[in-house]
Amino acid sequence: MAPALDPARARSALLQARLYAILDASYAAPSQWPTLATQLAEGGVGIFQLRGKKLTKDEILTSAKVLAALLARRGLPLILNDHPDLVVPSGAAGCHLGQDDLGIPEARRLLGSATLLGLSSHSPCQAVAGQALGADYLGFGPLYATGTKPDYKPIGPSKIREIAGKVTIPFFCIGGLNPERVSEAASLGADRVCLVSHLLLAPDPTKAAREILSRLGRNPPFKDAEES
Ligand code: TZP
Repeated sequence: MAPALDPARARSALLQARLYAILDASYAAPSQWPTLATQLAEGGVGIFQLRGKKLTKDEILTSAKVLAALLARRGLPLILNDHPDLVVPSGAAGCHLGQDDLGIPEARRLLGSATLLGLSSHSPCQAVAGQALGADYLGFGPLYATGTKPDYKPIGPSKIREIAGKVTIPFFCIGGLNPERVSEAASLGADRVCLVSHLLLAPDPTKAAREILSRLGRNPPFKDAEES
C-alpha cells in the first residue's frame, strides 16, 4: 500500500482548506473519481470525502486506497463517509460521521487522536456539541434544499451568523450551494464550503472549483499569512 498522508500534514491541510469536495457515487461513478479528484485538486479543493452510500465495503475500500494515495501525493486528505473501520486499511486521513452514526468519542477511541473526525451538524446547537465532543471539523447544513440529501429540511443561510464565533474548529457550510449562494454564505460569515453536485456535474471541474474559491474571496492557489 502507498504511504498514507502524514497525520500532521493532513491536519494542516484541513486547517487550510476552504473548499471541500465530496466524491459521491450518486453523481459520478467510482471509476471517474481519480480524474475528478485530480481536476478538483487543480482547482484548489483542499480536502476530499468519499461518499458511496450504495457501494459495498469492498468497493469503498478499493476506491479509497486509490484516492488516498493519489491525494497524499498532493498533500491532501481523503475522508471516508462513515466506515471508521476502513480508515486504517485504506490509508485515508479520517472519517466523517452523521448524527446517527458512531459517536465522535467512540470513533476517537477506535482511531486515536491523529485521525481526522468530521461531524455533520444541522443546527448551531449540534455544532457546538460536536466541537465539545472532540470533532476536528464540522459540516453545517443543509443551508439550502438539495437533491443530494432530499430528506433534510434546509436550515437557511442566516444560521451561519449564529455559528460563526461560537465554534473554533473549521466548519464547512454545505447543501444546495452554487456560486451565487456561496457569495451569499460568504457575506454572512462562511469561510469554508463543501459542495457535491455543483462540482461533480460541472463541465470543467477545475474552473468550477476556482470560481467557488473566488466567491469566498480566495484565489487558488492561495497562501495564508502564516505560511508566507
Ligand atoms: N450534508 C448536508 S447537505 C449534503 C450533505 C452530504 C449534500 C450537499 O450536496 P449538494 O449537491 O452540494 O447540495
